[in-house]
Amino acid sequence: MFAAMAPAVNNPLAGFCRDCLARQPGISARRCEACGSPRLARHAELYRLSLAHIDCDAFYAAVEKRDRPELRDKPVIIGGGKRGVVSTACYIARINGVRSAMPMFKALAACPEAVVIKPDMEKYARVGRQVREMMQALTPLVEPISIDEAFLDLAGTEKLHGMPPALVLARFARNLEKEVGISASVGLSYCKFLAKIASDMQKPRGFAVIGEEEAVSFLADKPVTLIWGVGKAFDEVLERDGIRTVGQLQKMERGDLMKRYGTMGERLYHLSRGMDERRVHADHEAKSVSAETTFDTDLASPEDLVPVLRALSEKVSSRLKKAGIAGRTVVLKLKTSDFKIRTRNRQLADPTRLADRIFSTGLELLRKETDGTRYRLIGIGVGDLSDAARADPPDLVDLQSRKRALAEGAIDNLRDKFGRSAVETGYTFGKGRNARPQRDGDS
Ligand code: TTP
Ligand code: MG
Repeated sequence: MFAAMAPAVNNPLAGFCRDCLARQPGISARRCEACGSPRLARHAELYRLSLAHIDCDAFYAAVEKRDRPELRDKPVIIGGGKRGVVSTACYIARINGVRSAMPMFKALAACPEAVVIKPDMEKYARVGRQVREMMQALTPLVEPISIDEAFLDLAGTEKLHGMPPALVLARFARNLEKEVGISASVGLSYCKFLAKIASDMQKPRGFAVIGEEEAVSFLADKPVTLIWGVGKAFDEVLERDGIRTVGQLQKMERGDLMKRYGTMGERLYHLSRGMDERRVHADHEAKSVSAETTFDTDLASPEDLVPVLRALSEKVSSRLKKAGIAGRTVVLKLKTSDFKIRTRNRQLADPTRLADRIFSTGLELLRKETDGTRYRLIGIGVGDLSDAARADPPDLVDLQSRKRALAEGAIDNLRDKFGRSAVETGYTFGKGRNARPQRDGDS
């Protein structure tokens, strides 16, 4: 009886207007009763969900269009930097078939009238920080994933804002357009996995909701590649086993999946059923993952130091992979025989979790330090951590690195199955006990 009397403004099926934020009185009107906008948000769980993923639309291109309004209705491509590929294309250029990471010559063949702009990373970083600060005004639980996207946990903020998270998010999207001059898409759900999928569903200027009730049926007909961590190589493994849809995984037993695919099987089991316990962590940026070792006798030659660096890089990589995170800054640490500490770091173009990339960057840094100095400790780590979603993108120019990444995925699978010692790489193989880290330290 009371439910029937409840004011319509609290009825999630009546929803609200994403343009003027007015709560709607009825559940069936196609346009906002207050401003006439067709952009209404409605969902049975609209006022119960609080975990969001926000991703700016065509970020670099949107910033450039903001600064050059005459480009608003033109196809714009940001790219042609060092790699000669498309960084991003505005949605008009995408309609013509232009995609991120496409070689420039192909993009221009698809869309000859496109305006090409060289990336201005400093400007994008500045706007990215501004967007992040606006997010942090909504909740302390903001987990940045990359320059233009983040997870937000808005649980418990309703009193503070005087409105439920769904409205706070819609207001954020509206303010972003007004105050920064770019747009974003919002995904609202109960877990990270589905919030991230939702933010991609109605791009640009999207606002999509995936509730707990519908999660399993929503996922059933989706391809397995929708699952976080199922890349090209693993998709091929699943295809060989006849598994194409998430629905097929939903019907499989947990034990069976684990027997077949190791730790990945566990993930397939949970995510296919919409089960994802990962919390939103605000402090990713501050932390680092590293491993170091102190030798019994001081070492100076690359022959002695390099295999240890390799083993430590693998250790760091395996921890990153387990945690589902990646790091963008590689840090080499050395302690000389007279206890002086040297740290050297290098920032990569993209976050990585690959042992090979961590090692080769560490190796470049180490080369400059192997000048006869004797060291008692070596360590390697990565900082500037983020979620693994954006890590190690396929690099069209550097095909070698893509092959190495695939090989590393295969090695990981074998190790999952048969243990670490089953597969050794050239640098650690046959070095025996002498080169093994003698005392390990982790952080
Ligand atoms: P994305 O959020 O993946 O892409 P986007 O914001 O351009 O487009 P949308 O989210 O609407 O699909 O990446 C954010 C920025 O990162 C993008 O504007 C440019 C940069 N980027 C690259 O430089 N290279 C890439 O391959 C990708 C995917 C992104
Ligand atoms: Mg984006």
